Amino acid sequence: MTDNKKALAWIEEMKAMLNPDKVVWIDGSDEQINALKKQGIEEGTMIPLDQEKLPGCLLHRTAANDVARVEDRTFICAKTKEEAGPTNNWMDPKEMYAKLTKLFTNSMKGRTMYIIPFIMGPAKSPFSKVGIEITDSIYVVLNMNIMTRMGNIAWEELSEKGDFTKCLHCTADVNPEERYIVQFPEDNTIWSINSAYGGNVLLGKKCFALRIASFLGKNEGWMAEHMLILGLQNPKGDIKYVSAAFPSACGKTNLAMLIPPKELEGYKVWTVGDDIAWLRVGPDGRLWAINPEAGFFGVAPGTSSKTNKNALLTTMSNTIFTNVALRDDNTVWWEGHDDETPAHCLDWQGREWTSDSAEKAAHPNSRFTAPAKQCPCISSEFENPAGVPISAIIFGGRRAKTAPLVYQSFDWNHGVFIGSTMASETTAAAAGAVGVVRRDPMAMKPFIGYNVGDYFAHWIEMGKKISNPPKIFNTNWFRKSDDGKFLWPGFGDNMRVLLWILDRCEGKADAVESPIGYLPKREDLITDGLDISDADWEELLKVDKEVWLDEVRQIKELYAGFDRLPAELAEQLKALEARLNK
Ligand code: GTP
Ligand code: SPV
Ligand code: MN
Repeated sequence: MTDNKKALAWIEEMKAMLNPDKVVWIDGSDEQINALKKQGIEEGTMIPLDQEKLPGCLLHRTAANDVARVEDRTFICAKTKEEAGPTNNWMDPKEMYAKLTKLFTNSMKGRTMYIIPFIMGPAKSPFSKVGIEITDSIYVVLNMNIMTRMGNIAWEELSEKGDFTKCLHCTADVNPEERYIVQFPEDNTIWSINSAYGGNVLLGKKCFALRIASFLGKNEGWMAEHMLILGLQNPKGDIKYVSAAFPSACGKTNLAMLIPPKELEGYKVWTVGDDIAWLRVGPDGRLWAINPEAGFFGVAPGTSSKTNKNALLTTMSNTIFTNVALRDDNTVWWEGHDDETPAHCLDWQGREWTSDSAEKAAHPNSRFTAPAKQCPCISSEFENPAGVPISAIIFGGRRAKTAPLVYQSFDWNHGVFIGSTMASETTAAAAGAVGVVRRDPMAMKPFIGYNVGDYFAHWIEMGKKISNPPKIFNTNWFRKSDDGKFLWPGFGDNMRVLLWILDRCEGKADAVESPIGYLPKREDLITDGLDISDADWEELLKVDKEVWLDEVRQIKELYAGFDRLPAELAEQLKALEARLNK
């Protein structure tokens, strides 16, 4: 436990409001976690899986109305609407506290209040931050145990750091009409109610490590980003680190654990993180990154030994599956799994399902929660409190047309411009229509905890502080032919693009200057073993002037909606238009 007065006072205050029957302090011990697993199984919220095939693994199903982040129910309650900015929902903090206090009052009557102290980041790292999550859900406790360093280790960290983020969650009755995921940045506080799904309730993840942390980072001079971090080792054994921001369900976990194709023998990828990066300028003037998380909350469908063997191997034990299908032998299955479609199983809602059913067996946003240290390619630097130095930053998304396979920005500010204009076709990771192109600056639109214009300005400021900045790139693994097929094989073959990126960082590869940035020459990409026609190559690397002029029109519209757009970005847009018209 703790003697931190602020923590004790906050816990008492919450307890008085929530009125639980019982209070349990989470110490993170194996005995306690095992007892909670057992209790979850007895209560029916956790379903045990075959303990020989999947030791330590459990299945959980969420309510059918509660299967993804809910952006329309997510609020940044800064002091003023302008501070929250045009990309966030806002309500006056006083009004929101009053509204939510009504919902939280007595919400844990008849329930247990769990107190979870946790660290985001390795213990004793200057990057790391402490949080305390209060929840009524065993599922949340068990997931936080995988996703964060939690329990007594966090009380120790708190006694050093002094401050913490106050995280409050109550499942209540999962009423979507009264569902609120609310950040109060100025109070370092998160309140979440009426959901029991992943990103809405594992408050260390998107709510803290991105929304609150991006706000702290702006004030303290560092960055919290929706980025994977990977180390790329060459045959000589040298390792260079890259971070990449792609929107939800656009390939971060896959790229972070990539296995190179056989033509690239001797190269290897090491995973530092698959979703979130905290970045600081190091004493050497480079940008250094840690992964604040301790586990992966990854998309299950599409995960197979062909696409992401390392992820699959990571989930073979001690993993919680959410909303996947349950086979008759008590193992799990999802669309895109190695094993063929089962004749019979229970779908993600626990309903009878057969192979001729028209519906999907696993929910498209079904997930696994797995400990990072089980990953076969986890980086030796994963626990390094100093983090890893970043050579390149990659932005990317799903664009059937427009964006070429890869291009490099002319400089830092041009890179910030590229990130600010990112667009992607929507996925099942958030509630709403799928496949619609939406602008998602830096893959952070749902996660920036303050005004988006100030966020861009912070990126530009950071560029001035980093004397040896990473080079910035854009990738698109999802370009399609006119008949709707992916032109690029993706997955392991993305290594070919990473190698060009690193060669560019080291001044080893040539490039063609285009109006949008530097494009690779086809001969500078390692293409052995690829089966891509000349016409498809041309399409993959094409920058179509008319399409890009239309892109410029769309960016103008996007920027017109931003009240605090930095002048540097307006200039970048003008310069792009001029280059296209030249
Ligand atoms: P979040 O956890 O929501 O932030 O997602 P993520 O960015 O980690 O995405 P993930 O790696 O889980 O990939 C999501 C989906 O994209 C999966 O269905 C993958 O199979 C698919 N995918 C990943 N990489 C590629 C690729 O290179 N090409 C193609 N075509 N699909 C890919
Ligand atoms: C995402 O949607 O980007 C995720 C899953 O990583 S969640 O934790 O639900 O946000
Ligand atoms: Mn994510």
